[in-house]
Amino acid sequence: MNRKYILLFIPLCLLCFVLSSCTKKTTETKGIILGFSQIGAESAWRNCNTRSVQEAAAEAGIQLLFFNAEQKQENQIKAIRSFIAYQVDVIAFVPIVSDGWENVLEEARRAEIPVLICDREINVYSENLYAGYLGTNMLQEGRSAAEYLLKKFTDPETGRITANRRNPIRIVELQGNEGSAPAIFRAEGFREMIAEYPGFEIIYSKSGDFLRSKGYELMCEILEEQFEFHVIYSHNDSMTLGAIDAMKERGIKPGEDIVIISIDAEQAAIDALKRGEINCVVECNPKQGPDIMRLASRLARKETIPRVIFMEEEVFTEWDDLSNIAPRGY
Ligand code: GYE
Repeated sequence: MNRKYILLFIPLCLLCFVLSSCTKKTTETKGIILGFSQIGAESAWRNCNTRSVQEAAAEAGIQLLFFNAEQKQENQIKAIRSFIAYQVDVIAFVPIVSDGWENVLEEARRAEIPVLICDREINVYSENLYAGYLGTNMLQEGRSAAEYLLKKFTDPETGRITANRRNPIRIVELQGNEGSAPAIFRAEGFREMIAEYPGFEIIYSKSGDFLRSKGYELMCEILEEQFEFHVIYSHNDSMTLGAIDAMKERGIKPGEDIVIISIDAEQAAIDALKRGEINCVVECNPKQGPDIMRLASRLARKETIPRVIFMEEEVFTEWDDLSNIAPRGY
């Protein structure tokens, strides 16, 4: 064969290979029916998570039965029961709270439908009740938030923590919805890291249900009570942004007068970090759709999947070069 033809032949072969692997991907997943119960639309993070699931299902040719539970566990249980009645191939759901799933999971097991737990971990008596978990490492998110805090209050010269019992750093914590994995683990990871430093005191801790409106309300209440605090640790950006609104209305400079630590890394929070109104944002990655579809197709083929898969995440602080952060998409 002359050289010209060989040179043409190689890219052609490569193209055929790429095309064949693409068709293989859709035929492997095509026809699979996935029942997915989402908890609601409480935050920009959640909406991105929903979009990611819906887009990835369409891309993979997976038929998605999608139910929005509007923040109610009973709606999720109903949705899962309807998936079982419908005999879907795989069930996936985001558990609004950690407890109370045993009965419905037993029913799915009896029907031999594999279940993938997404985004929020659950607390059940046996791991055999579900196939695996895909989501974020929320204990680590809480630890990362505290790591920033410790660094912020370390004297760079001596390397020692400046907060002490006589000059304590008083922390306000805005928690996620009660009984949910992110509220439990983000609180636990944070406390674990500051436990050995008596100079840090969590003086207030309440749930704002991950809602911007409640973040605003709680901050209004706090500011009315006029107690002294130095730091806000908020379990998500929506509540943080609400709290920031309340502070600004009263002439308090967030990020300057009060140190603000938040979780999620949605665009609005990254913009606030760039403006100096937030000091640290711990990323929580909502773009779980493609991995969910990959795992669902393995489960539909009766394969076993890893017990736990965590998404990759970053931490953004006021000390970083923030000019190159890619648009967040949420
Ligand atoms: O941080 C928050 C939300 O479960 C990790 O839920 C998720 C949390 C997220 O709506 O914004």
